[in-house]
Amino acid sequence: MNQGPLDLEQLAHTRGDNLTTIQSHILAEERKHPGASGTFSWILSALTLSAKVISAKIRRARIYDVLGALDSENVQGETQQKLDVIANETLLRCLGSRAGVAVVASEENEEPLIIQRNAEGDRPYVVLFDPLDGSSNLDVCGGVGTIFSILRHDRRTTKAEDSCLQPGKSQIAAGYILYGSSTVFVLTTGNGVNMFVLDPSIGAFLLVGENLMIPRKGKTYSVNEGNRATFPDGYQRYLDWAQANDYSSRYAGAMVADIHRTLLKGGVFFYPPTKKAPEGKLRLMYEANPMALIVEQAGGKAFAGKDRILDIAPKTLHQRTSVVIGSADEVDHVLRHL
Ligand code: AHM
Ligand code: MG
Repeated sequence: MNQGPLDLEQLAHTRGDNLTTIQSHILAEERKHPGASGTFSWILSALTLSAKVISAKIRRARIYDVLGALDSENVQGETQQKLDVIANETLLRCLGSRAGVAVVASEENEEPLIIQRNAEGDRPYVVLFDPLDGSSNLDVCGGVGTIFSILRHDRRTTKAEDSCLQPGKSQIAAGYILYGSSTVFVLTTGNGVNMFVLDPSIGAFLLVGENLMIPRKGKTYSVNEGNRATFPDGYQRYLDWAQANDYSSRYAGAMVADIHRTLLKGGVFFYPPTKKAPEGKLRLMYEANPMALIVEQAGGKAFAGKDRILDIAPKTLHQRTSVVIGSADEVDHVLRHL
């Protein structure tokens, strides 16, 4: 049906606002804090720039042959994908040039990198990230993502790692970018969760969802059931219960894609301890913590066994944890079986 030309004024009126980019959203947020120096906005703009660069490279990867594995391994002993390296370098280069960044730490680097040793005044932040989560999905055009966590830099520490080792509840912002059928940026600064989608034709992330709330229930579980035989008994009991109660299963194999679906549709994502990964597979500092903050800010829950993820006192930068993250009622169903 031809609806005739779009009346933008009318559209703005019905929406009750104008188009909002992530940049204007962040500036508006910052204006609410009169003392803010603007450095935080610069960091977020480095992250949005990285997201656009990584998104563009992923979309062209097949054509320019950057898919597939390199010969090198990362600190976890896993083979790096070419795009893992590219994404890591993109983030390091974008963040490294911004005032406000004292320390950066990446899944791909054993040690945190000090951007400015005597971080004073306008350089007070630590940024941790997983540059390309779920990268084994790349060869098959599956969803992959970037996850980040922002902490305040502790100027009293002499070792960069010590400044990173803060519990998740100290995060001042966290987010992820999902490179899926569109590129989606989900962000929390500790005051609700907002969602932006990249319009590649204008190169801007536009606000498409404000104050997202995860559904309280959702009969979907998301777990690698291939590992079921080596899960602790409680998780196996939960799966028996869920299957007896008509639950569906969805598993993308990339945490960002699985959490994004869980956030929007409800359900529970979990990665329990397994024989291969007795502490769990996912990393506390740059996977579990940021996802836990986002999901809690959206009204959900995030646990590692019986402990709230955001309360865990970290011991090492790359430490692993089990996770149970999602709709409040669904997380409770898992926990009561443990
Ligand atoms: P990665 O950071 O090396 O990509 O690993 C993390 C990924 C998560 O995205 C995903 O949830 C999980 O590993 C999948 O693991 P598995 O293949 O064991 O199910
Ligand atoms: Mg990862």
